[in-house]
Amino acid sequence: MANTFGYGGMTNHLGDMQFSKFILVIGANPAVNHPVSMVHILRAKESGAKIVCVDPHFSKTAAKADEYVRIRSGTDVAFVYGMINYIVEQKLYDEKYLKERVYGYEEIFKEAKKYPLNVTSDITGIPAETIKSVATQMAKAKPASLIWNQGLTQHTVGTSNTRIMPILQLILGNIGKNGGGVNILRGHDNVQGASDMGNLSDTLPGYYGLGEGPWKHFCKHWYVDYEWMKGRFKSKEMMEKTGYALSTWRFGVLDEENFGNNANTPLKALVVIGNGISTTSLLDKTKAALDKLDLVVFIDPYVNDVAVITERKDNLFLLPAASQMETSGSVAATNRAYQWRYQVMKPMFECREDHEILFDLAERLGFKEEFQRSLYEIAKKEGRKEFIWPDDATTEMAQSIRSIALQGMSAKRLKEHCDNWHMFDKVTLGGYGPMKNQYYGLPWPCWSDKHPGTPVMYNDSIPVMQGGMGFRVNWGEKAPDGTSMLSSRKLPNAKIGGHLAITADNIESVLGIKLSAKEKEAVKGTTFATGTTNILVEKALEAGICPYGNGKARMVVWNWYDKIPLHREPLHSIRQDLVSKYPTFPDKKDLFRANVRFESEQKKDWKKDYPLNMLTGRLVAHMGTGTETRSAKYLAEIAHTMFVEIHPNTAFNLGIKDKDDVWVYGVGGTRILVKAKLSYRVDENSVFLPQNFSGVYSGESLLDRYPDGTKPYAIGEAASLVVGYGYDYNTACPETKSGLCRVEKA
Ligand SMILES: Nc1nc2c(c(=O)[nH]1)N[C@H]1C(S)=C(S)[C@@H](COP(=O)(O)OP(=O)(O)OC[C@H]3O[C@@H](n4cnc5c(=O)[nH]c(N)nc54)[C@H](O)[C@@H]3O)O[C@H]1N2
Ligand SMILES: Nc1nc2c(c(=O)[nH]1)N[C@H]1C(S)=C(S)[C@@H](COP(=O)(O)OP(=O)(O)OC[C@H]3O[C@@H](n4cnc5c(=O)[nH]c(N)nc54)[C@H](O)[C@@H]3O)O[C@H]1N2
Ligand SMILES: [Mo]
Repeated sequence: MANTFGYGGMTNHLGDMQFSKFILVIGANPAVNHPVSMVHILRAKESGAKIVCVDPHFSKTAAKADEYVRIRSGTDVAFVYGMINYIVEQKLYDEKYLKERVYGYEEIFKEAKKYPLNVTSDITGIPAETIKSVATQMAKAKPASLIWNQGLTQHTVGTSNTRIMPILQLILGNIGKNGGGVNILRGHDNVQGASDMGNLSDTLPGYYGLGEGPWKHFCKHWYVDYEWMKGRFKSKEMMEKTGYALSTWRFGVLDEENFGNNANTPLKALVVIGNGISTTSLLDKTKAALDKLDLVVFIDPYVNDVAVITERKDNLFLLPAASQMETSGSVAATNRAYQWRYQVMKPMFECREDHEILFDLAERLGFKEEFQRSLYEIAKKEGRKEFIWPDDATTEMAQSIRSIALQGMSAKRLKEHCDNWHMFDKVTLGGYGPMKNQYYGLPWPCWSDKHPGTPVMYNDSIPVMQGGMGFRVNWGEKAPDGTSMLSSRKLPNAKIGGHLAITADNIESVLGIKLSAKEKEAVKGTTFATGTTNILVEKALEAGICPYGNGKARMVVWNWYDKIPLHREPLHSIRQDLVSKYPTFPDKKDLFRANVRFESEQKKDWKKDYPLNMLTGRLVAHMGTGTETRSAKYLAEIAHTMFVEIHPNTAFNLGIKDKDDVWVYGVGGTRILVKAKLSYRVDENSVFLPQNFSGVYSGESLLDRYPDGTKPYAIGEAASLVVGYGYDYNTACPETKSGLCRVEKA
């Protein structure tokens, strides 16, 4: 997902947090969800770093932090503006850094004025003194790191949250520094790789977008004709149009008003590969959509949990996929580093690796030859008749994805890193001996086969060949108000200071060099990110500059609805009294092909019937839907029962005792039957549901529906059945972290 910095992922890395003097964990629970990162956080703590955890739920991370700050969910933007306002008043910001490297901070300072301590405190529920002390400590600690994850993204204001956090770090001059940065701990194994590979409906691989230019770029690398590719789509418009999202596809099956966003056709078939989908909010809509489709296919090592939720009896297929133990290839870690994964064992029984299944699917659909062509071309170049999987696929990926610079990677280089794992420093990622001058996993951007990779992004005080860079120039040379978007700083050894991204057209004037006629021909019409040669990039590196330019980070996104992040109340807010002052967005048409309600949903007085704020999150013993972990005997023994955490005072008022069966009602009228767990981890206005269960649907066990031999050891109601309507305004990520519900004794 595009953020202030252009692309998602950690700016720094896990070990680097050991250099921090202060770590703000906001909207993440690494003690449960990222235990390896927690080791580094605790090491930082041992060396004197202060750890502050801001969370509506007293998490296991909160328990290990120096200070726990309880926040009302969905109010992080207001909290950070409150901090910024105080930081500005006290002149604790890094003025030099802002002047040299940042655009638009004046706008942010202006907005922050609306958030004096008392106002911020009222919105967030955090005492004024605490806001002051967190702001002061963080501003004075040099460097300070900031960590977030889904506690910030799963909101209607998710993208605003993911913008305001880097903004805070820029104001403090903490981006591009060891021990600083914004460190987004990612979700699944290889989820960073999945987004790098463009497994999203709004972009091709490498975040190139869906325009004609990107399509042509990839057609060239895939050795297929652009016109042929276009012919696979109904029209050029549909080829370049954002597709459905995991959250919106159901509306494309169920609601006629949305068919217009999809070339006037309802969705007819669904193939689910490596996704739980029972964890997506509005599970009742997922069920209805699955029941209605013509064809549903699951490609999964397990029986996908929604396969037992649907009532359909026909045209429902489970294709057994191999597990990751049975496959090999490159995977990306949360810090943009790639690793080689060797196969541990051959696929067992009738299961097959995902790519084999997809090759077969392409054959049945009639384009296997085109699908595999680039692999054969890569083999041919090396004098082979057959391609080698997955090595040649890694070559294709590295050669085509130049936007974030994967071209310095290769299967050979990644295997060397894996084989020499012991030759890298765990804290700095730097290599020793044969691995000298390389960083473990070649975190992108890795500009060439001589480049070491980039452990800390946007560090402009080291040379480009050591991983140095300014901010990406992605928004043109000038802002609409005429301000230059180029940095006024220069990388060490660089020929020039702030500059545009390198293209065939500007390279001679920007670098003051001459290309030979042959070079000119080879790079014609391309940029550092397109084309098939690395000539433009190599020339830039020779001049000591970063090929993507050296610009300013922008805090104002002039082409977005919210040009700067604004506090907006959740769709179903526990503070109805604040909705008119901080209303949500207007309704939005065609957001990932669905017409999505914002304002019109928020209008109702929801709190009357649904008086409790509903939080959701994870358990340490289970992963995702729990499909895999609830089928593991010992994990199922540790966490076997779905529950709702409720404050003892609230429970008392509702006549509920610990371990009572209770119904939790969602705003959509759905309900789930779970055990009450009395707990001070939530405040009196909130309840917490774990997201890791499935196999029970609104009080009914589905255990008999699993094929013999596949029944999980533990089942439970899915929180997603009661998580309400609501989506991020830009990404359509469901609002699972703030919502309303009602709890009744069963
Ligand atoms: N054991 C285990 N590990 C996992 C997973 C798993 O299922 N089980 N899942 C993996 C995946 S896919 C992901 S994406 C990551 C997720 O990792 P995390 O984001 O750490 O996971 P969550 O527990 O969903 O949420 C984190 C915290 O955000 C808090 N929170 C909720 N709302 C707000 C809010 O408005 N503001 C703030 N500041 N905090 C809020 C929650 O109370 C919770 O403590 O974990 C990964 N690791
Ligand atoms: N209420 C609430 N809802 C949430 C969240 C929340 O915090 N609160 N978090 C959201 C987030 S961040 C996420 S990521 C989702 C959870 O994400 P899901 O994708 O729903 O969860 P998983 O259980 O990890 O599902 C992965 C599926 O892939 C299968 N699988 C595993 N390995 C392979 C493989 O190699 N090949 C194939 N083909 N399949 C494989 C597994 O068996 C499983 O069925 O939940 C989301 N929903
Ligand atoms: Mo996730």
